[in-house]
Amino acid sequence: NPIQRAASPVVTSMRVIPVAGRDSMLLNLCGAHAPYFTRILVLLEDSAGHVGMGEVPGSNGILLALEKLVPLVTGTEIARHNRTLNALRAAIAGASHRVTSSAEAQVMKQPHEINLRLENVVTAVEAALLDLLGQHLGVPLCELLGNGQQRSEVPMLAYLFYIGERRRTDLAYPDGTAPDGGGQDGWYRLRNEEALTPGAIADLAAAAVDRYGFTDFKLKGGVMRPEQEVEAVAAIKRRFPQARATLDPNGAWSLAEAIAACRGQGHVLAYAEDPCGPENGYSGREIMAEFKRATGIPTATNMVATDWRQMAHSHLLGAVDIPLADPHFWTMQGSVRLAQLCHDWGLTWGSHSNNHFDVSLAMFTHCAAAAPGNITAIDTHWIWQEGQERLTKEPLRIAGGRVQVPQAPGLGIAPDMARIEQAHDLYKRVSGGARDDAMAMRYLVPCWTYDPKRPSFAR
Ligand code: GKR
Ligand code: MG
Repeated sequence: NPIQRAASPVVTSMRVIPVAGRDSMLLNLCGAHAPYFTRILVLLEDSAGHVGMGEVPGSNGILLALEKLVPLVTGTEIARHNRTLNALRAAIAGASHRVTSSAEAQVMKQPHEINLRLENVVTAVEAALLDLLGQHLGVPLCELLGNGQQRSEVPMLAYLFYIGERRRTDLAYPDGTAPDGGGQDGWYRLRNEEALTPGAIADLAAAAVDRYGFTDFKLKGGVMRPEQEVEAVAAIKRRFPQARATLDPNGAWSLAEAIAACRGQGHVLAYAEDPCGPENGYSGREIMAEFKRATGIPTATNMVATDWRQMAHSHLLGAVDIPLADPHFWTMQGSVRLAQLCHDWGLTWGSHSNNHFDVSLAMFTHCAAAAPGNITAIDTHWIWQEGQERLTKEPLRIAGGRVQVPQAPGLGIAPDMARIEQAHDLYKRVSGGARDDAMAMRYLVPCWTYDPKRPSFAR
């Protein structure tokens, strides 16, 4: 009996649960967010009766891979988590992300999906195993990563978006009413209202500050013309002059456009995230390096330095100052390893995000807690879901622009099975396969199609 022989608890069951949550009509280069986003939850139970959790992006390929790997995880000892993760890596090595439809094949090329890859599969299990190990040892998960815990609170940024007019659609976007049917104020109301002007973006920033206390901001660009987006960030800076702010058009601008929009704007942009990308036979890293030299503005990316090989090229070129090492595609251990490298090489570590639930919020928090030195405030989409979605009993809270690192063992969160079942039921009702941001955008602009080099809205 492996349970009796083992020195640490053994995984007795693994559940892979696709879940969905509601979202606002957020605009980006690829269109507009649909009213629902999907994620995948992994729940591991061990022979000590603990439950470990992991969360990764929703995609059919990742879901199928995780379901197939269950036999490699059950029966393993949690102290031998690296051995289990290596077995997963060996099992999926060489396989590409499994595309299950031609629609998915199209979407896989878009900026929000390029980082869907098999590391996500490893991360889902890694997070849950480390959560279990932390609970077994009685230590917070971040103490098991890299050189252990480096900080007691993690700075997060206000991730702002232009917002489409949901009333021009018949889609089921949240309408800002409270669960008791009453109206809502402040951020909870504004996050569902149209926001297309610099003034409206600055109002959103102010509402986010009121609710969460942020001092760092990011505006998702690729929507309006470059100079309009820089003006929207300038509007935020006029309200919050001490803030650090950035803009992320997901590589939509040509090098010439990026330089024209950003040169001389160092007082507005603390750094620029993927202002440009590959063009005319030059790689995104080469073009970003030229942008930096021409503007003197530091760069961040979740598009051109997203694995170790790209990082090496990026570093040789001096293309990126702030690699956004999202643990969902770097793995938690990989993300912290990159944080250590950033610290030693004079780079700044940060993290990218997609829409997520509160399990991912805890995963980001523990990685950032183990990242040494100065880090940049990390991305989170949580402010678009906070107060209306949760899968844990008590989600970590953003206050003063920061999340306190939980002192409880493991991830420091507990599953709320009733909420998980509800989110799974929602998934069964609304999941239509791959994420499709063009669908909602077509309500605003009939026959709209994605063009990686043209703003989605101000065309
Ligand atoms: O949620 O629309 C979005 C973002 O555009 C997301 O998909 C990106 O992956 O946040 C991401 C980014 O920083 O590029
Ligand atoms: Mg980005």
